[in-house]
Amino acid sequence: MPDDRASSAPSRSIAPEPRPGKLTASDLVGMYRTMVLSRVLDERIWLLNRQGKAAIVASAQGHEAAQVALARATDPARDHYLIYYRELTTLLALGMTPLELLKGFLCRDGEPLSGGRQFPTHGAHPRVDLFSFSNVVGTQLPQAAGVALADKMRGEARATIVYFGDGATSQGDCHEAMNFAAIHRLPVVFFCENNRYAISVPLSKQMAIENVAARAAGYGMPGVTVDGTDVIAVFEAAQAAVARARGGKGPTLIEAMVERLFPHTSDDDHTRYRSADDIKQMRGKDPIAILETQLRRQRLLDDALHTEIWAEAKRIVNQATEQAEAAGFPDPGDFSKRLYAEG
Ligand SMILES: Cc1ncc(C[n+]2csc(CCOP(=O)(O)OP(=O)(O)O)c2C)c(N)n1
Repeated sequence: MPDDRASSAPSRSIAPEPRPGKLTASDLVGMYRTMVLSRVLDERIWLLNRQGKAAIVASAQGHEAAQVALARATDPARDHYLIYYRELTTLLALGMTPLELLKGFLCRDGEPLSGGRQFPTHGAHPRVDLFSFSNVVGTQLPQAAGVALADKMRGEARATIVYFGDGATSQGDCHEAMNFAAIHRLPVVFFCENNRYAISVPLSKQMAIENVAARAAGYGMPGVTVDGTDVIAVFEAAQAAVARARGGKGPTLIEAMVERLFPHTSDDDHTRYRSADDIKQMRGKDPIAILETQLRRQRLLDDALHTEIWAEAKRIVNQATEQAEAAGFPDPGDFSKRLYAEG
Protein backbone atom coordinates (compact mmCIF):
# COMPACT_ATOMS: atom_id res chain seq x y z
CA MET A 1 0.00 0.00 0.00
CA PRO A 2 1.43 3.45 -0.84
CA ASP A 3 2.61 5.28 2.20
CA ASP A 4 1.43 8.77 1.47
CA ARG A 5 -2.11 8.09 0.36
CA ALA A 6 -3.84 9.92 3.18
CA SER A 7 -1.78 13.08 2.84
CA SER A 8 -2.36 13.36 -0.91
CA ALA A 9 -6.03 12.34 -0.93
CA PRO A 10 -8.71 15.02 -0.77
CA SER A 11 -10.44 15.31 2.58
CA ARG A 12 -14.03 14.09 2.66
CA SER A 13 -14.57 14.82 6.30
CA ILE A 14 -18.14 15.36 7.47
CA ALA A 15 -17.19 18.11 9.90
CA PRO A 16 -15.52 21.46 9.24
CA GLU A 17 -12.09 22.19 10.65
CA PRO A 18 -10.93 20.99 14.07
CA ARG A 19 -12.52 22.89 16.92
CA PRO A 20 -10.70 25.99 18.19
CA GLY A 21 -7.23 25.50 19.55
CA LYS A 22 -7.20 27.06 22.98
CA LEU A 23 -9.21 26.11 26.01
CA THR A 24 -11.34 28.97 27.29
CA ALA A 25 -12.45 29.62 30.87
CA SER A 26 -15.85 28.19 30.03
CA ASP A 27 -14.22 25.04 28.55
CA LEU A 28 -12.38 24.50 31.82
CA VAL A 29 -15.51 24.94 33.92
CA GLY A 30 -17.43 22.75 31.44
CA MET A 31 -14.84 19.98 31.82
CA TYR A 32 -15.08 20.29 35.60
CA ARG A 33 -18.88 19.93 35.30
CA THR A 34 -18.53 16.73 33.25
CA MET A 35 -15.97 15.33 35.69
CA VAL A 36 -18.29 16.01 38.64
CA LEU A 37 -21.22 14.39 36.82
CA SER A 38 -19.04 11.38 36.09
CA ARG A 39 -17.93 11.14 39.73
CA VAL A 40 -21.47 11.34 41.11
CA LEU A 41 -22.68 8.78 38.55
CA ASP A 42 -19.73 6.49 39.26
CA GLU A 43 -20.44 6.64 43.01
CA ARG A 44 -24.10 5.87 42.35
CA ILE A 45 -23.28 2.86 40.19
CA TRP A 46 -20.91 1.56 42.87
CA LEU A 47 -23.73 1.92 45.41
CA LEU A 48 -26.14 0.06 43.12
CA ASN A 49 -23.57 -2.72 42.92
CA ARG A 50 -23.38 -2.92 46.71
CA GLN A 51 -27.20 -3.11 46.78
CA GLY A 52 -26.99 -6.14 44.48
CA LYS A 53 -28.55 -4.29 41.53
CA ALA A 54 -25.54 -3.64 39.26
CA ALA A 55 -23.53 -6.78 38.53
CA ILE A 56 -20.08 -5.29 38.01
CA VAL A 57 -18.46 -1.86 37.89
CA ALA A 58 -15.03 -0.75 36.70
CA SER A 59 -14.76 2.70 38.24
CA ALA A 60 -13.33 5.64 36.27
CA GLN A 61 -12.61 7.58 39.47
CA GLY A 62 -9.15 9.07 39.12
CA HIS A 63 -9.21 8.93 35.31
CA GLU A 64 -11.75 11.75 34.81
CA ALA A 65 -9.39 14.58 33.81
CA ALA A 66 -7.55 12.48 31.21
CA GLN A 67 -10.79 11.25 29.68
CA VAL A 68 -12.61 14.58 29.53
CA ALA A 69 -9.59 16.44 28.10
CA LEU A 70 -8.98 13.88 25.36
CA ALA A 71 -12.65 13.95 24.37
CA ARG A 72 -12.52 17.76 24.17
CA ALA A 73 -9.61 17.56 21.71
CA THR A 74 -11.57 15.28 19.38
CA ASP A 75 -14.76 15.72 17.41
CA PRO A 76 -17.51 13.14 17.99
CA ALA A 77 -19.06 14.09 14.63
CA ARG A 78 -15.87 13.18 12.84
CA ASP A 79 -13.58 10.85 14.79
CA HIS A 80 -13.93 7.19 15.76
CA TYR A 81 -13.65 5.80 19.29
CA LEU A 82 -12.58 2.37 20.51
CA ILE A 83 -12.80 2.50 24.27
CA TYR A 84 -12.16 -0.02 27.02
CA TYR A 85 -14.21 -0.82 30.11
CA ARG A 86 -13.06 2.11 32.32
CA GLU A 87 -14.44 5.01 30.25
CA LEU A 88 -17.45 6.45 32.06
CA THR A 89 -16.22 10.06 31.73
CA THR A 90 -15.36 9.55 28.06
CA LEU A 91 -18.85 8.29 27.34
CA LEU A 92 -20.47 11.26 29.09
CA ALA A 93 -18.12 13.68 27.36
CA LEU A 94 -18.96 12.16 23.97
CA GLY A 95 -22.67 12.62 24.55
CA MET A 96 -24.08 9.53 26.25
CA THR A 97 -26.56 10.37 28.99
CA PRO A 98 -26.50 9.19 32.62
CA LEU A 99 -29.81 7.40 31.98
CA GLU A 100 -28.37 5.45 29.04
CA LEU A 101 -25.35 4.48 31.12
CA LEU A 102 -27.37 3.51 34.19
CA LYS A 103 -29.63 1.34 32.05
CA GLY A 104 -26.49 -0.48 30.90
CA PHE A 105 -25.29 -1.16 34.44
CA LEU A 106 -28.80 -2.28 35.47
CA CYS A 107 -29.30 -4.32 32.25
CA ARG A 108 -32.52 -2.51 31.30
CA ASP A 109 -34.46 -2.49 28.09
CA GLY A 110 -33.76 0.39 25.73
CA GLU A 111 -30.12 0.77 26.65
CA PRO A 112 -28.53 1.89 23.36
CA LEU A 113 -25.19 0.03 23.37
CA SER A 114 -26.53 -3.52 23.47
CA GLY A 115 -30.15 -3.32 24.60
CA GLY A 116 -28.99 -4.04 28.15
CA ARG A 117 -27.59 -7.45 27.22
CA GLN A 118 -23.84 -6.89 27.33
CA PHE A 119 -21.20 -6.16 29.91
CA PRO A 120 -21.77 -2.47 30.94
CA THR A 121 -20.46 0.17 28.47
CA HIS A 122 -19.76 -2.48 25.81
CA GLY A 123 -21.42 -2.17 22.43
CA ALA A 124 -22.01 0.25 19.58
CA HIS A 125 -23.97 3.47 19.93
CA PRO A 126 -26.36 4.83 17.29
CA ARG A 127 -25.35 8.49 17.86
CA VAL A 128 -21.74 8.29 19.04
CA ASP A 129 -19.19 6.66 16.74
CA LEU A 130 -18.25 3.96 19.22
CA PHE A 131 -17.13 0.57 17.98
CA SER A 132 -18.22 -2.50 19.87
CA PHE A 133 -15.20 -3.80 21.75
CA SER A 134 -14.31 -7.02 23.50
CA ASN A 135 -13.56 -7.36 27.20
CA VAL A 136 -10.49 -9.35 26.18
CA VAL A 137 -7.70 -6.93 27.05
CA GLY A 138 -5.95 -5.25 24.11
CA THR A 139 -8.16 -6.53 21.28
CA GLN A 140 -9.41 -3.03 20.50
CA LEU A 141 -5.94 -1.90 19.42
CA PRO A 142 -5.62 -3.89 16.17
CA GLN A 143 -9.28 -3.13 15.49
CA ALA A 144 -8.45 0.59 15.76
CA ALA A 145 -5.61 0.14 13.27
CA GLY A 146 -8.14 -1.49 10.93
CA VAL A 147 -10.64 1.36 11.30
CA ALA A 148 -7.88 3.89 10.62
CA LEU A 149 -6.68 1.91 7.61
CA ALA A 150 -10.21 2.10 6.17
CA ASP A 151 -10.21 5.89 6.60
CA LYS A 152 -6.82 6.17 4.99
CA MET A 153 -7.92 4.06 2.02
CA ARG A 154 -11.03 6.23 1.61
CA GLY A 155 -9.03 9.42 1.97
CA GLU A 156 -11.02 10.59 4.97
CA ALA A 157 -9.35 12.96 7.42
CA ARG A 158 -10.59 11.45 10.65
CA ALA A 159 -8.73 10.30 13.74
CA THR A 160 -9.34 6.95 15.41
CA ILE A 161 -8.91 7.18 19.16
CA VAL A 162 -8.13 3.95 20.99
CA TYR A 163 -8.11 3.76 24.78
CA PHE A 164 -6.34 1.16 26.93
CA GLY A 165 -4.61 0.65 30.25
CA ASP A 166 -0.94 0.02 30.99
CA GLY A 167 -1.63 -3.71 31.39
CA ALA A 168 -2.94 -3.89 27.83
CA THR A 169 0.48 -2.86 26.53
CA SER A 170 1.81 -6.28 27.62
CA GLN A 171 -0.43 -7.94 25.03
CA GLY A 172 0.86 -8.93 21.60
CA ASP A 173 -2.11 -7.10 20.09
CA CYS A 174 -0.66 -3.81 21.28
CA HIS A 175 2.69 -4.41 19.57
CA GLU A 176 1.03 -5.54 16.34
CA ALA A 177 -1.33 -2.59 16.24
CA MET A 178 1.31 0.05 16.97
CA ASN A 179 3.82 -1.45 14.57
CA PHE A 180 1.27 -1.71 11.76
CA ALA A 181 -0.12 1.78 12.39
CA ALA A 182 3.35 3.33 12.37
CA ILE A 183 4.49 1.49 9.21
CA HIS A 184 1.40 2.62 7.28
CA ARG A 185 1.16 6.04 8.94
CA LEU A 186 -2.40 5.38 10.03
CA PRO A 187 -4.47 8.12 11.71
CA VAL A 188 -4.57 6.57 15.17
CA VAL A 189 -4.24 8.18 18.58
CA PHE A 190 -3.12 5.48 21.01
CA PHE A 191 -4.24 6.66 24.44
CA CYS A 192 -2.84 4.75 27.39
CA GLU A 193 -4.35 5.53 30.79
CA ASN A 194 -1.50 4.41 32.98
CA ASN A 195 -2.79 3.85 36.52
CA ARG A 196 0.23 1.64 37.38
CA TYR A 197 -1.81 -1.50 37.98
CA ALA A 198 -3.30 -4.28 35.88
CA ILE A 199 -5.70 -5.60 38.51
CA SER A 200 -3.13 -6.54 41.20
CA VAL A 201 -0.05 -6.57 38.97
CA PRO A 202 2.08 -3.42 39.41
CA LEU A 203 3.79 -1.72 36.49
CA SER A 204 7.22 -2.97 37.57
CA LYS A 205 6.05 -6.53 36.90
CA GLN A 206 4.71 -5.58 33.45
CA MET A 207 7.72 -3.81 31.96
CA ALA A 208 11.38 -3.12 32.62
CA ILE A 209 11.19 0.49 31.46
CA GLU A 210 9.60 3.41 33.30
CA ASN A 211 7.15 4.72 30.77
CA VAL A 212 4.90 3.14 28.19
CA ALA A 213 5.48 6.14 25.89
CA ALA A 214 9.16 5.18 25.52
CA ARG A 215 8.04 2.24 23.41
CA ALA A 216 6.80 4.57 20.67
CA ALA A 217 10.37 5.18 19.47
CA GLY A 218 10.70 1.48 18.73
CA TYR A 219 7.79 1.68 16.31
CA GLY A 220 8.76 4.99 14.76
CA MET A 221 6.06 7.30 16.08
CA PRO A 222 5.97 10.10 18.65
CA GLY A 223 5.29 9.08 22.23
CA VAL A 224 4.52 11.48 25.06
CA THR A 225 3.91 11.02 28.77
CA VAL A 226 1.59 13.58 30.34
CA ASP A 227 0.16 14.19 33.77
CA GLY A 228 -3.30 12.71 33.41
CA THR A 229 -4.66 14.83 36.24
CA ASP A 230 -3.88 18.00 34.27
CA VAL A 231 -6.65 18.73 31.75
CA ILE A 232 -4.59 21.31 29.88
CA ALA A 233 -1.57 19.02 29.45
CA VAL A 234 -3.75 16.16 28.19
CA PHE A 235 -5.74 18.46 25.90
CA GLU A 236 -2.62 19.91 24.30
CA ALA A 237 -1.00 16.53 23.72
CA ALA A 238 -4.26 15.13 22.35
CA GLN A 239 -4.86 18.09 20.09
CA ALA A 240 -1.41 17.68 18.52
CA ALA A 241 -1.95 13.94 18.08
CA VAL A 242 -5.40 14.38 16.51
CA ALA A 243 -4.07 17.04 14.09
CA ARG A 244 -1.19 14.71 13.17
CA ALA A 245 -3.58 11.84 12.53
CA ARG A 246 -6.08 13.86 10.50
CA GLY A 247 -3.23 15.49 8.58
CA GLY A 248 -2.01 12.11 7.29
CA LYS A 249 1.19 12.18 9.35
CA GLY A 250 0.50 8.98 11.27
CA PRO A 251 -0.10 7.70 14.78
CA THR A 252 0.93 9.04 18.19
CA LEU A 253 1.14 7.29 21.53
CA ILE A 254 -0.03 9.36 24.50
CA GLU A 255 0.49 8.01 27.99
CA ALA A 256 -1.59 9.80 30.61
CA MET A 257 -0.42 9.12 34.16
CA VAL A 258 -3.51 8.67 36.32
CA GLU A 259 -4.51 7.01 39.58
CA ARG A 260 -7.06 4.26 39.96
CA LEU A 261 -8.79 5.60 43.07
CA PHE A 262 -10.96 2.51 43.46
CA PRO A 263 -10.15 -1.19 43.25
CA HIS A 264 -9.90 -2.72 39.76
CA THR A 265 -13.62 -3.54 39.75
CA SER A 266 -16.37 -3.93 42.30
CA ASP A 267 -15.20 -7.57 42.66
CA ASP A 268 -11.73 -6.56 43.79
CA ASP A 269 -10.18 -5.46 47.11
CA HIS A 270 -7.02 -3.42 46.51
CA THR A 271 -6.01 -3.40 50.16
CA ARG A 272 -4.81 -6.97 49.60
CA TYR A 273 -2.05 -5.85 47.22
CA ARG A 274 -1.57 -2.06 47.64
CA SER A 275 0.28 -0.76 50.66
CA ALA A 276 -1.44 1.72 52.98
CA ASP A 277 1.15 4.28 51.90
CA ASP A 278 0.44 3.75 48.22
CA ILE A 279 -3.31 4.15 48.80
CA LYS A 280 -2.76 7.31 50.84
CA GLN A 281 -0.52 8.83 48.16
CA MET A 282 -2.82 8.04 45.26
CA ARG A 283 -5.74 9.67 47.09
CA GLY A 284 -3.76 12.92 46.96
CA LYS A 285 -3.95 12.79 43.15
CA ASP A 286 -7.69 13.10 42.75
CA PRO A 287 -8.10 14.99 39.44
CA ILE A 288 -11.35 16.63 40.53
CA ALA A 289 -9.73 18.15 43.62
CA ILE A 290 -6.74 19.21 41.51
CA LEU A 291 -8.88 20.97 38.86
CA GLU A 292 -11.02 22.53 41.57
CA THR A 293 -7.95 24.11 43.21
CA GLN A 294 -6.79 25.38 39.82
CA LEU A 295 -10.20 26.89 38.99
CA ARG A 296 -10.49 28.56 42.38
CA ARG A 297 -6.99 29.99 42.03
CA GLN A 298 -7.95 31.46 38.66
CA ARG A 299 -11.22 32.77 40.14
CA LEU A 300 -13.26 30.65 37.76
CA LEU A 301 -14.96 28.77 40.59
CA ASP A 302 -16.37 30.05 43.87
CA ASP A 303 -18.43 28.39 46.61
CA ALA A 304 -21.74 29.27 44.97
CA LEU A 305 -20.80 27.76 41.59
CA HIS A 306 -19.25 24.74 43.29
CA THR A 307 -22.49 24.07 45.20
CA GLU A 308 -24.53 24.57 42.04
CA ILE A 309 -22.40 22.13 39.97
CA TRP A 310 -22.49 19.32 42.57
CA ALA A 311 -26.21 19.83 43.29
CA GLU A 312 -27.02 19.75 39.56
CA ALA A 313 -25.01 16.53 39.10
CA LYS A 314 -26.83 14.87 42.03
CA ARG A 315 -30.20 15.98 40.69
CA ILE A 316 -29.44 14.55 37.22
CA VAL A 317 -28.13 11.27 38.64
CA ASN A 318 -31.06 10.89 41.08
CA GLN A 319 -33.57 11.41 38.30
CA ALA A 320 -31.74 9.05 35.93
CA THR A 321 -31.53 6.38 38.66
CA GLU A 322 -35.28 6.55 39.24
CA GLN A 323 -35.97 6.28 35.52
CA ALA A 324 -33.50 3.44 34.98
CA GLU A 325 -34.83 1.44 37.93
CA ALA A 326 -38.38 1.93 36.67
CA ALA A 327 -37.48 0.64 33.19
CA GLY A 328 -38.23 -2.98 32.37
CA PHE A 329 -35.78 -5.76 31.57
CA PRO A 330 -35.21 -6.83 27.96
CA ASP A 331 -37.76 -9.31 26.63
CA PRO A 332 -36.21 -12.82 26.77
CA GLY A 333 -38.04 -13.52 23.49
CA ASP A 334 -35.71 -10.99 21.81
CA PHE A 335 -32.62 -12.81 22.99
CA SER A 336 -31.08 -13.30 19.56
CA LYS A 337 -31.99 -9.83 18.28
CA ARG A 338 -28.90 -7.91 17.09
CA LEU A 339 -26.82 -11.08 17.46
CA TYR A 340 -27.57 -12.58 14.08
CA ALA A 341 -28.64 -11.14 10.73
CA GLU A 342 -32.40 -10.89 10.62
CA GLY A 343 -34.80 -11.74 7.83
C1 LIG B 1 -6.36 -11.19 27.34
C2 LIG B 1 -6.88 -10.95 28.72
N1 LIG B 1 -6.13 -11.33 29.78
C3 LIG B 1 -6.58 -11.11 31.03
C4 LIG B 1 -7.82 -10.54 31.23
C5 LIG B 1 -8.29 -10.27 32.64
N2 LIG B 1 -8.16 -8.83 32.87
C6 LIG B 1 -9.24 -8.02 32.80
S1 LIG B 1 -8.84 -6.44 33.08
C7 LIG B 1 -7.22 -6.80 33.33
C8 LIG B 1 -6.22 -5.74 33.70
C9 LIG B 1 -5.99 -4.73 32.65
O1 LIG B 1 -5.25 -3.69 33.20
P1 LIG B 1 -4.96 -2.36 32.43
O2 LIG B 1 -4.86 -2.63 30.98
O3 LIG B 1 -3.80 -1.70 33.08
O4 LIG B 1 -6.27 -1.48 32.63
P2 LIG B 1 -6.91 -0.95 34.00
O5 LIG B 1 -7.95 -1.97 34.37
O6 LIG B 1 -5.84 -0.81 35.01
O7 LIG B 1 -7.53 0.36 33.68
C10 LIG B 1 -7.00 -8.17 33.18
C11 LIG B 1 -5.68 -8.80 33.35
C12 LIG B 1 -8.59 -10.21 30.09
N3 LIG B 1 -9.80 -9.64 30.20
N4 LIG B 1 -8.10 -10.41 28.86
